[in-house]
Formats: sequence, structure tokens, C-alpha cells
Amino acid sequence: MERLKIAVQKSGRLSEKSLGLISEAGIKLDNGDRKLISQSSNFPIEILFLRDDDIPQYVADGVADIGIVGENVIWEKKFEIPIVEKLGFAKCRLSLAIAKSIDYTGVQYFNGKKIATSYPNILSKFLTDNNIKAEIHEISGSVEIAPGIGLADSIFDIVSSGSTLISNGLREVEIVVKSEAVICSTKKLSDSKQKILDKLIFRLRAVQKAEKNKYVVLNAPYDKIELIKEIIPGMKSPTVVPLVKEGWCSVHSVLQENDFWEVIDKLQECGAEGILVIPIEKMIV
Ligand code: PRT
Ligand code: ZN
Repeated sequence: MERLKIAVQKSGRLSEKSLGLISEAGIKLDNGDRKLISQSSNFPIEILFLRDDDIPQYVADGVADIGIVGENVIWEKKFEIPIVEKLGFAKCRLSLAIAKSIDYTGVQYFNGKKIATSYPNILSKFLTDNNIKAEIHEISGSVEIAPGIGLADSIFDIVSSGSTLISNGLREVEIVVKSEAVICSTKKLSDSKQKILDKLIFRLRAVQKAEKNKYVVLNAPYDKIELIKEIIPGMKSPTVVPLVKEGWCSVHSVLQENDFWEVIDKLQECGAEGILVIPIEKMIV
């Protein structure tokens, strides 16, 4: 049987989350140890463990059918491969940063400056788009120490919490792009591989949707049901179960994590009591 070949980062920031998603989708991989290739016994996929920088190339060449990688790597390598799903983890931004003591007045500051980065292509496009002539100094790691040791005036690097910049006396002054982990795909998949991919994405969405939602159970007076229905409409409509206590019922529904506290406040205003909020494992709508 044909197997969908999935390129995953061998070890690094994306590895655990990538394998976690696959496992939450109910896919078992043989041999927990990171070999170079691993197959699943209950789903037609094969995992190739690679350095993240190599993933776009493998996918573009069709050696891997799909890959899980940061968008930043795809952009930097300038591969025009389709992105089939955003995964919402490894979120970061690529930003320009300068010494915090410098008075920054705008992007023109970078004219004539020397910028250290591991992302010369993304930076070069930004500079051209903004009509700035700067010198790009490409280095492969520890970019944030470059200004401190006199190698460059400023840096262009990945930022997530910002604490690395702060501890190196730097300040983020321009966010150039935002990136997250995505599934990229080779241009033409066979019909059978496309079916496997569709099934995989269906499962991943169920897991991700579940993470964004909570199951809520509460007690409320019957005469408030209409109001409560408006607040927590759920997937179709809430389930209402009578309580032994007269005039009261239990309401079961689903609510979104985003507006969680706001919804809880409204429910309490409607007289809801004994509110339980429970995680959902999978959600298929
Ligand atoms: O060995 P391999 O080549 O496979 O891995 P790698 O070392 O090149 O990459 P890795 O594992 O560090 O990162 C993989 C991907 O994670 C990146 O391509 C990004 O898409 C994403 N990502 C998300 C990050 C960060 N957040 C991040 N914070 N990648 C790197 N960082 C580094 C950043 O370079 C800086 O040094 O963390 C530091 C900043 O972090 P904060 O939190 O202090 O701002
Ligand atoms: Zn890398």
C-alpha cells in the first residue's frame, strides 16, 4: 500500500509538537527512538526525520510528500510549495533589533548599517521593499551577540518571548514577518496519497478544534433557559436535563476558550450555578 511520507524535524523546537499531533490523531509509530525513518502500524504514513532547513527541499523534490516546518524556513529558501494547513504552534516573528540605547526613529535608520542574520533572503526582500541599502552579514547562529562583539550594528532574527533580545541589550524595532509551523505539500500528490492527507488533516482539525473548546455543564433555573441558550448555543443547541430540584435543570454545552471568562460572567448573571468546565479530547462537527 502507498504510504504518505511526512518530513518532520529530527530534533529541535518543532519535533515534540509535530510528533504529538501525529500521536493525538491516533497514529502509532513503530519504535519510539528517533531513527531516520519510522512507519506507522495503524495508518499509511512514513515519517522521515530531517533537519528543519532540509524539509522544504525534500518536499519540493517529492522525496517527502508533506512536511511539518516553520513558514520562515520555506520563505527563506524561496520554495513555492503549497501550504495545506497552519498548525498554530512554534509561533514567532522575524524582527529587526538594535542596541536598546539607540534612539530609533524609523526604518530609514538601517540605511548604511550592517545587519547580522541567518535569514538573508527574507531580510533582503524587506530592505528592497523599503528602499533601504544596508549590508547583510550572514551568520548561522548566535546572531544576537553580533552587535555586542562589534560584528554588526543590528540583527534580524527570530523572536518569540523577546527575552533573548533583552538579555543581550537589544530592542525589537521592526516586525518583518510572523511565522508558525505549517504542513507544506509537494505540488502533485497521487489520488491515494491525497486521500491519506485529507484523512490526516481531518483528524488534526478535530484535535485542534477540541483544544480551542471546552465542555460546560451548569445548573440553572428553567425560566432562564432561553437566555442561557443564547449565551452557549453549543454545536447544535445545548442539552437540557431536568434536576430533581423543582424548577431547575442542568445545561450541557460547548464554549470557546477565547471568550471563556466573558461567557462565564454572563452565565452567572443569568443565575447559573455549579458551573463545571471540562476539557474536550476530540471534536468532530
Ligand atoms: O537542527 P535544526 O536545523 O533542525 O533546528 P534549528 O536549530 O534550525 O531550529 P529550531 O529547532 O531552533 O527552530 C525550529 C523553528 O521553530 C524555527 O524555524 C521557527 O519557525 C520556530 N521558532 C519558534 C523558533 C523560536 N520560536 C525561537 N524562539 N526558532 C528559534 N527561536 C530562537 C531564536 O533564534 C532566538 O535565538 O530562540 C531565541 C529567541 O527566543 P525568545 O523567546 O528569547 O525571543
Ligand atoms: Zn535549522
